Amino acid sequence: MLYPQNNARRQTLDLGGLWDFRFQGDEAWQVIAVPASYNDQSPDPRFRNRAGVVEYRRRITVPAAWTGQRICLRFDGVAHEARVRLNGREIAAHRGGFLPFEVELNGLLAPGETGVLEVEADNRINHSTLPIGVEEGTAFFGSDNPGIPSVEAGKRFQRERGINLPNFDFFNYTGIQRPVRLLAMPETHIRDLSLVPSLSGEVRYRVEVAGEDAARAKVRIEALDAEGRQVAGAEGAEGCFVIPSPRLWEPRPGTPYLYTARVTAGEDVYELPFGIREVRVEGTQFLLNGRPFHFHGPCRHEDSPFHGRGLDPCLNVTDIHLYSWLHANCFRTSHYPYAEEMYQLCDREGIVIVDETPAVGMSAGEPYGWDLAEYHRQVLRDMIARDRNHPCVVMWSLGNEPDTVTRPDAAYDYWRPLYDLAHEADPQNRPVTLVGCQNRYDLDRIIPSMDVVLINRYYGWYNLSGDLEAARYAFRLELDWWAERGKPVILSEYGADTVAGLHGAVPEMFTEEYQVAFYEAMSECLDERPFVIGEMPWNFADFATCQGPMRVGGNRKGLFTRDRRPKMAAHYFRERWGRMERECDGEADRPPEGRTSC
Ligand code: GCB
Repeated sequence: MLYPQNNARRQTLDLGGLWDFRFQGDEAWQVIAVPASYNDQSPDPRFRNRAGVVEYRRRITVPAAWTGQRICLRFDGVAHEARVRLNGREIAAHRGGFLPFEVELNGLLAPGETGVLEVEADNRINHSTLPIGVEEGTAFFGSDNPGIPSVEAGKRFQRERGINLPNFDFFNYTGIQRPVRLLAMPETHIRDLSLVPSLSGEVRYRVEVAGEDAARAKVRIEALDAEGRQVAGAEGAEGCFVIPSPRLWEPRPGTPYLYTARVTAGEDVYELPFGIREVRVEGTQFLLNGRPFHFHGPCRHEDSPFHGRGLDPCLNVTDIHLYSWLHANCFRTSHYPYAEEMYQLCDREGIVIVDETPAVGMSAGEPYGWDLAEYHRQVLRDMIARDRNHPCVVMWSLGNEPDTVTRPDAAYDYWRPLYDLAHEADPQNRPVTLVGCQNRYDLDRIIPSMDVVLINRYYGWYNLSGDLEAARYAFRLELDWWAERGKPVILSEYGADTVAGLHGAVPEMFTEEYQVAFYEAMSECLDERPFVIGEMPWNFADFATCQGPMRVGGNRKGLFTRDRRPKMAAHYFRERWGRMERECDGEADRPPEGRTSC
């Protein structure tokens, strides 16, 4: 689905601002800001805790000047399930909080007319939603003492009241979290567009045109360089053009050069920035533009005070500047597809993304018996359709930390078709992965079969807690095992909860000194192994979670606090990754032992 845009032929009208809001069943409306999670916008405990449906309302007017246009209403993300009504009549419904949906308004609201727009957002999660909610038992990090009658009674009481506990370690922020817009475009319009660039400068393209005159519309595509000069072009809905002496899209600290594909179809115009770059896996290397690429950058969350998971462009820019300050070159969209604006920013700033579906929490119970597979396929297809043209996206992640070893064959049968689907659905055929949790890796069938092996490991934190020598020993043993598999490996999470300002001359757990010592210990193991092609500390910043005995005001594994102040570990990585960057530029005396790639 194409991102909305303003150009000579298309217009958008942002519906952000103050909306009416209430919990279903309430009489009175109150005020809420859109886009943002609603959860932190009021001291009323229901905003944080209530499971169920909330209602949003506002008036919308289609500009009279839009007569004769195709008019759409687009929601970039409503978590987790949405129902949309216009003047009391249902006009759209959508499952899943992290991908866009749109509905055509022609015939429903004429240019110049005003209507009442109502949106119901349901925050309930369970075994058939992505992400996954707990249906039985207690929350992710809650205590669980089966068999104790009072605990069982407590759980029953929770269930009867409609339990809504995430089976994942981030707060279940919800509501209209991303922009809502009215769109106008010519009736015969460009519905979709895909580009497959190659290093030679040849770009294959496909344009989908819809509307009454779709079959007759003349389609043309022009490639413009960064100065807006036309450098190539072609006619027809499908074909290829060649950019002579192309400038490549290189991640930072290189130049992420962007061209623009300017497509015209009949009256319609759409302009899509794109980069020329290639990615592929060869042996134990991940090649970006033919050269080995080393991933280094912390995983993120869409999370900040006040906005929750709501789109905040200022926060995004601040974070990406902090990535540059760290000399980081990547992140994984843990644990759901992010707002589209973030990918645009990363295209422009040269930060590489591993794009992840919201399949998180498939870790307890019997996940392969749940009614999920078809919906999961849909979400994967939609994510790829949304993000496939971004040069910053270099790999698809099918999900995070499912149970893959209790029933290794069932896990394989569930994930393998998704792996195949990701390859089929992506015209650029990017590498595909599934992120594995710390487990009996020797029993796992599916994780080692991925194009790149991504593993989350907490040696020295959740296990061998506080004993970094033992952590190093155990991690090295595991890495010896992976060395035999012949795959590129990325340490896609590792970290230690750290209370900013808590210090100790002896580095003990939760101190800033321990966080640094933890990362030093892990770095030692990673630097000896050329097949480890990346490190993604957990997490970029502290973030909100559900309540539990392991969480003090959220997850504290950030290199930065939630308000983006660096802990000592941020300085540690700034130094480490800065050194890696200089080594790649040939400035340093010698590369770290074993490392062949940058
Ligand atoms: C993990 C999860 C992540 C958690 C993290 C932690 O393995 O993938 O969502 O936040 O561990 O800090 O426990």
